[in-house]
Amino acid sequence: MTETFTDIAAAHTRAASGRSIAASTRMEMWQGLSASVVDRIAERWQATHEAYRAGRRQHYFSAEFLMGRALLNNLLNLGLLDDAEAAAASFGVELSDILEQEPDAALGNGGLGRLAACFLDSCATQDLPVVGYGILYRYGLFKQLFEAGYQKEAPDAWMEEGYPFVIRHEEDQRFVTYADMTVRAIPYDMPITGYGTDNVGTLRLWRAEPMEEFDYDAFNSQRFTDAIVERERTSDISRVLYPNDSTFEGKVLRVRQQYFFVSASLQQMVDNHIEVHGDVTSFADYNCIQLNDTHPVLAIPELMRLLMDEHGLGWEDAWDIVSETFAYTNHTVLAEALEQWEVSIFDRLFPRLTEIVYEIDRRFRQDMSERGLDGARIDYMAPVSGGKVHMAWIACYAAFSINGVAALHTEIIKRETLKDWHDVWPERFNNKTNGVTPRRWLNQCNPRLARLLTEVTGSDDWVRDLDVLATVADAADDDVLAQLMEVKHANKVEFARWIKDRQGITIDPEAIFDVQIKRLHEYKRQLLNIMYVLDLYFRIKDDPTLDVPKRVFIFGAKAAPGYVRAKAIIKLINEVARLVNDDADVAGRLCVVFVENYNVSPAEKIIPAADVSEQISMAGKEASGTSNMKFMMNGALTLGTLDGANVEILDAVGEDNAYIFGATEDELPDLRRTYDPKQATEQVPGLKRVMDAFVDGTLSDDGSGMFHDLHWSLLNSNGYEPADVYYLLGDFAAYREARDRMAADYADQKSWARKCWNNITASGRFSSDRTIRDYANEVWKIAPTAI
Ligand code: Z2T
Repeated sequence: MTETFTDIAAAHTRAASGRSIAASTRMEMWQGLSASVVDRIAERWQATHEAYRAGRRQHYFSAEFLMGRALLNNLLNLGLLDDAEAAAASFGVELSDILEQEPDAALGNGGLGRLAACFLDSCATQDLPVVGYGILYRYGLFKQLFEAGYQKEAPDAWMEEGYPFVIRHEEDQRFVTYADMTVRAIPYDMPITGYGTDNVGTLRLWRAEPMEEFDYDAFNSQRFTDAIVERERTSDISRVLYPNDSTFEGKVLRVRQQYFFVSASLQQMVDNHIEVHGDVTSFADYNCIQLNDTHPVLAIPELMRLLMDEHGLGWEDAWDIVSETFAYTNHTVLAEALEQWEVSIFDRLFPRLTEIVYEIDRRFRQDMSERGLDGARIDYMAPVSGGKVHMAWIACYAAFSINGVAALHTEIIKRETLKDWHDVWPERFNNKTNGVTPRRWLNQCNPRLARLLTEVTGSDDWVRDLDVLATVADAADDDVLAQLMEVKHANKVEFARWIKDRQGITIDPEAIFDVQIKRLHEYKRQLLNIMYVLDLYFRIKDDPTLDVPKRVFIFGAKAAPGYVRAKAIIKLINEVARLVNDDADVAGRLCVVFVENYNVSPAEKIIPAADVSEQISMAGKEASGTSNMKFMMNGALTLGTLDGANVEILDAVGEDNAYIFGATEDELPDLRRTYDPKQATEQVPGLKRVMDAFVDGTLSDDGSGMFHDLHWSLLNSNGYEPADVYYLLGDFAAYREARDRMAADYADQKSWARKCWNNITASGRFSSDRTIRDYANEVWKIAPTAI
């Protein structure tokens, strides 16, 4: 007799708890169901490894993978949802309660890490031979708590209770050597299932461990604690994810992490290649590596080292292989994000790599002077200059492909950030506009809308091919639009219940849900958003009869722990929330919600309930943005600037279906020349009152002066930056006009619903399946390989 899924899940649950099902906790049931999923896919996972082994393969190197939860995603991919429901029912609990036990695997900061996760999903779904490589951080991105409106950070020990979705492979360990220590790298593999395929992809995460089980010499010579401390020093390497999303911090441990995972991954790749193909010379014919930003760029000198020192190649042959192996993705134009390591740190940690980097530098300089570049330019572009190793410059020199993540962003890096490299090698540059997976970000998080789309299109083909939705763009009659609005309303009711449970806030599902969720950064302009909220609040206070549609303003954002001004903005939003939410004069009309500890799984609750998607970065600064795409797919309308992928969203939906405002990237330099923020404050309607509220006691920063600093920075230059660097006051009037107009338009529900439908059905090009197809065909040169 074959065992049912319920039998297997019960057995795994008992194994996790050591008790009867009745005495097992829901957490143990989550363990049991998760182990059953792994059990179910083991054979296919093995078959996939074998199918990919001998062919050309792609390797995605990333310091971050923001995976979120795994169980529901896998159940849906494998068609096991009904079985899991049945198992839960037999345990006497709701499946949803079990699913809520799962911690998020938050091994990433934001867009860059989540992009890597969406890419793995698309690679698996499209049967592409791709493996992701990263670090098994013991602590993921910190947990955010609000205390008196301030962000506090707590460690995120996400695996502490056990995590069935990573499998340790002791037998595949490698050693990674630094000048001062050697550590064991142990791979933990996570299966990546796809939708509607038997293939199972792999995410390989390395964990650092001590070389020997224990230093018995130290122990025996009565240095017991020294021996323990030494062990800890090695495990430090994979202990924690650095929480900076877009500023460089030159910490030694961080560069150790980078070397750790690229060295282990490359050693394994080279070994595998030799095992299958005999020798290393054909490496680049079978292997390609995508570098997710510069964090893994040490792979370039490390592959040189392995090829020369371990496998006997000369420099020229090794460089030929290296320069056909790597492709580099740039994710930002912010200067402060560029990784530049002190040569002295490099030298202290990996002297051999430093030697290799210097030789790359020497040859680069020679190559460039033969091409006739002048000395100043060569020195600027050189891998080593001013005592620093420039990771992006190494990437541009060695990579055969350099890409930006949205059309506008790619144009900006060609014209500015990486102009000098574009002048020399224009053919290396290409655009790959980001995308998001419609499995998690539509089918999984918004089952009501998924049902409607399946009904209208006649099948669930859209889940694997989002372009199918374009075929029903004109098929929405009044009945479909009414159903769409019912779906949105039900999602809003569900979100209202969720936030009530989580934070005790009551919100009205009849209001417009206006959402900005993303890392807190000045360029993203959450401050502009909350300034509008304050302005609207004052307008209603001044004239209670004002006809303002009901609004709920929803925020979710973590600030890097050391980013003082971002933390001040969090405090400000929380203080405005208090002011607005406690004022009976605006009760039922305005409400501000700051979702604490924003992460992947809260996003899955928020996005399906959103009416308005705030994408208001200063033009030119947001490389792409990806929440904009998730909102669009879920029928929220974009209120945004012409920045990043917003430009392409506007192009896809047309002007009638998005609300675009503000200075454009090409207008800004001219505007800035005559820009006077003090004058704007006096002249722009509403602005003075809002600015005053920062400093007149309306809002309290508990005497810390942080609101004064925000106020000051909007009006004054600090010597190296102009006043109001991100042009909030300059764009305020346009933002206010667009946002007011948008809210007024909401009243016409039929026309609003039509716009939502147009957004949903035009979202095909923002599926990460499209992005990955383009990488596979144009850069990676790999083909689908079904098992
Ligand atoms: C990040 O999430 C992004 C850029 C970074 O530059 C670092 C991090 Cl952690 C080093 C984001 C961009 O800000 C965003 O515009 C883009 O959509 C995302 O990467 C994915 O490309």
